[in-house]
Amino acid sequence: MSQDLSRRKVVSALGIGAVGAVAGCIGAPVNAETTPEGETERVAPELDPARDVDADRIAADPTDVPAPVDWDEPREHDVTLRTKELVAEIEPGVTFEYMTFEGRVPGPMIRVRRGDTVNLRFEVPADDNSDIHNVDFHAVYGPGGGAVETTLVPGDDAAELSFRAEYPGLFTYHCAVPAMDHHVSAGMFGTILVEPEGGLPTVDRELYLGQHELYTKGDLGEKGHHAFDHGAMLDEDPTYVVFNGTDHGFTKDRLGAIDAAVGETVRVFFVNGGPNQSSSWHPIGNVWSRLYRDGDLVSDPGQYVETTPVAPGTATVGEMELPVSGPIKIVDHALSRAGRRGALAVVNVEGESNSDVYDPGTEGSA
Ligand SMILES: [Cu+2]
Repeated sequence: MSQDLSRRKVVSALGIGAVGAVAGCIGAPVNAETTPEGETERVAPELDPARDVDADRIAADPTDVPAPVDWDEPREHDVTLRTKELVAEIEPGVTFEYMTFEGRVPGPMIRVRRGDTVNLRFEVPADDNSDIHNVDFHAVYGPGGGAVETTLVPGDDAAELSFRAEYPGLFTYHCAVPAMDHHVSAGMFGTILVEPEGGLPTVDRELYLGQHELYTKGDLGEKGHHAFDHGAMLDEDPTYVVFNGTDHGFTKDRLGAIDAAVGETVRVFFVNGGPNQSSSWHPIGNVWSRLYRDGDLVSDPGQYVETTPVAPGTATVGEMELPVSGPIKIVDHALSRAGRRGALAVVNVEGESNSDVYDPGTEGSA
């Protein structure tokens, strides 16, 4: 593991007895008590203090989207993906040991055209990893979507494989080792966009968000280091449900809202890593004017869809028109997750209000 014991904050002995998770090991909860009725209950351990972080942020920049396809003949793309385990904050004062592609959540979006070939180089550097990793692309015909050829122990020689993108759409990729549920929950998922031959309609702005559940031994908001909780994962009882690895990351009190402007059309690429829970994906104060359900870019899109289910292991594309100013809150409309567990991102729309469409009244305020 990249965490160096010497880098931990020196603090009082509070919580020293907490039991850490063992990466890659799925088993019964390690902290349990038996009730008089003979049932086993999980007992929240005292947390270790928050650790020093390996990165100031874990959240991928939602505006970091590759440029649209502007070629009309098949081409090749050399893509390198490196795995990295690192400690970062879920929210201020709450640390967690993430597993990632390229040190961020979700992993980088790969963008190609149908018929293009991807020459993938996959690395699991010994300095950054303690566990076995691989990658499974849902855009690939082949065993495990490439997972078989890319399974590496830290320090192994890089894996190299090529695949041709035979079918269009937006697709998930994720780590698929035996403990894949842990690894995906800890951040190992991303997307590959295979544009149809005719491309996608031009829009003003493209964004990229990824939802997943964090299962931790700490309570929601409890300061300290939150070890991974395998028992909570098996119970599908997450502590946090977040976008881009961070509790309410794209809000003004955290990393800042996402910018947009009145009159724009905004396209959002959205992937639900899961590993277990479907998202009810909704833009509060707007609508998915065009919804490419389940990442299907070939069929006609749905129109004016309020909320759409996005199952684990699914990527979806939604487009919004922005006729009025003010914040749009993109959420999982399972609302406890949005309000309390972290699954909310703000798109702040700047510009002239349009009172014909929305008039807040003389007493109102945007
Ligand atoms: Cu992995």
